[in-house]
Amino acid sequence: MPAIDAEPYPFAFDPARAALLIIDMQRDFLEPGGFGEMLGNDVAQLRRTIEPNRRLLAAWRAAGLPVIHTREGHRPDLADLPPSKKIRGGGPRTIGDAGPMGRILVRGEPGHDIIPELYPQAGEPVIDKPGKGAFFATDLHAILQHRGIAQLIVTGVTTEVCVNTTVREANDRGYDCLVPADCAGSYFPEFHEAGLRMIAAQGGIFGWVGQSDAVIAALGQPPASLKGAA
Ligand code: C5J
Repeated sequence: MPAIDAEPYPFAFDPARAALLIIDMQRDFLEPGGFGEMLGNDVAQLRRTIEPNRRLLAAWRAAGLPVIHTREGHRPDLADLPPSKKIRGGGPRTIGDAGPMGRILVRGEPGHDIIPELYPQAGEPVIDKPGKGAFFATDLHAILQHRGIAQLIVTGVTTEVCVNTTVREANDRGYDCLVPADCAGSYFPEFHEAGLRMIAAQGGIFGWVGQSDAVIAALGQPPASLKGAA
């Protein structure tokens, strides 16, 4: 099995049981003029992750391994939006209201969709999630189980919110997660760093943290089962 250099120790990568899980790379979070920027955030902090994600996604697809995308958002009737989430932040415009790219975090609206650079291809499941974690109120666990997935390479935004919550949920369900640091981003660099440190702390209490180049390099290696085969 190829080992991927990572903290706190090398990740024993098993491509036959691994999926790439890309969290919430949505226009409203990443694009200038979207909801994230409307709230006063610097989207450049997230946009630096686009190119590393694009390269990793291309290599992953070329290797023929499964890709799953997520989007944070709600039903147009907002029936799945907790009142507590609706009013959180206290701003004049909140989830469900008209925003710069359609209704904010509502499924089907332009801002809710995934950025064109990382757009899902046919056959790649897109998980629409109402919460921060990708396992809460979704069929992600069932999809992974049906495909025999035990390892997740988790990328996306934001490091300390939806990426971290998803890694913790996955860890409790028995998945080994590796987060390539250059493929995850936060509006707040200090939260990005702390979010990654929390994952790998205490001997990898939630998982591993590495770099996308190391994952891409591991994809180029033959699976252990094929090594030495004539
Ligand atoms: C995500 C958020 N995707 N920060 N959402 O992290 O509200």
